[in-house]
Amino acid sequence: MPPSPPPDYSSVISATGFLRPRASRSLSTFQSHLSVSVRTLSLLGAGLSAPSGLQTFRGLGGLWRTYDAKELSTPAAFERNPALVWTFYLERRRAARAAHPNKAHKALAEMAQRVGVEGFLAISMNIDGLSERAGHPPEALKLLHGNLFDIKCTKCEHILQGDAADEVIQSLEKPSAESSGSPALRREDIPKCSSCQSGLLRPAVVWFNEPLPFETLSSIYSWIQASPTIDTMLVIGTSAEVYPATAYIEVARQKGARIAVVNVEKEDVGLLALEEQDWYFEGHAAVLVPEMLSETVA
Ligand code: BV8
Ligand code: ZN
Repeated sequence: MPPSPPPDYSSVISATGFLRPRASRSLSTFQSHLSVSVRTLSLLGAGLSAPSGLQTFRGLGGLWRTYDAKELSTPAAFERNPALVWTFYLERRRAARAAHPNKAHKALAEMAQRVGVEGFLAISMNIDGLSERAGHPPEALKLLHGNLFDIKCTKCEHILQGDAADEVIQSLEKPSAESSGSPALRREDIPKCSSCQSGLLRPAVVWFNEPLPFETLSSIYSWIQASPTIDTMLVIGTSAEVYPATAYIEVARQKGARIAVVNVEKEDVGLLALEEQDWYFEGHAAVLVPEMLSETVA
């Protein structure tokens, strides 16, 4: 009586990720692959700036003081309590200004300078300005969620940047003369738009349930479409929960990219469905990223 064939677990394995082949941990095979990569895409999350001392979004415990950070980053929250939302963003502006780009920001910037935008594009979900301050060439850095330092009107297209934005911030940070000296902002302290005279001025970041900037999305799309393949997808310091940013990982995989993840947390095998040809590097971005990119021979 021939032995019965082993049960076919393939459907269970693929459905549950159980026994999914683990991604590689080999730095040398990653560096060899990167050294022959023609096109590299990267998705940068809050974990990239954590070594610079900035709280990650989740690290805010998803909480800022006693508020859920996700609840504060919405148009509805600003509508309901613009003073509270501005206080949230003023604190994050101050923290970002006081922080410095770390070695990972610099290694990514150096790679972008060396390889050029045809060969390397960074898509950042971060709004802290640290990649820009690390010297990352602007044409090779796409800020999906805007940046903390620009201000815009809730009603018209008016945008304030640089000194003009800083002037508005100064007025917000100076406790209003009438208030009882307490630095707490009040609704009446929130500046109005000088252009349309009706909208309130808000941080020019993309809040939840808001569309991402069209020109940013289309320039990323053009980069992706510029060639039939992408060789490497670097996924640095992100919990890969926010969309559409996270969708770029799958887009890169569909174009043949091998994925390299850098995260302090242990691999969550099911999260990104990494395969054997991918890499998972557990550790701090400021330590791992410079090592990973050091051997890149442009
Ligand atoms: C839109 C600006 C449509 C503001 C941000 C249900 C399922 C799926 C999606 C949705 C859904 N319901 C709604 C959606 C869509 C929604 C979404 O994705 N929600 C999530 C929460 C489920 N997305 C949107 O709303 C987007 N807009 O879809 O619009 C539309 C179209 C037309 C018309 C109208 C609407 C807008 C999303 C943008 C939101 N704005 N930022 C602000 O920052 O205040 S996103 C915000 O969260 C941050 O910017 C950041 O990008 C993001 C958090 O993600 P991470 O960067 O990953 O940070 P996190 O803290 O989560 O993780 C850090 C990671 O780093 C961790 O893994 C940690 O382990 C690791 N780490 C920590 N330290 C280190 C480290 N790694 C390495 N080294 C270290 N040292
Ligand atoms: Zn206006």
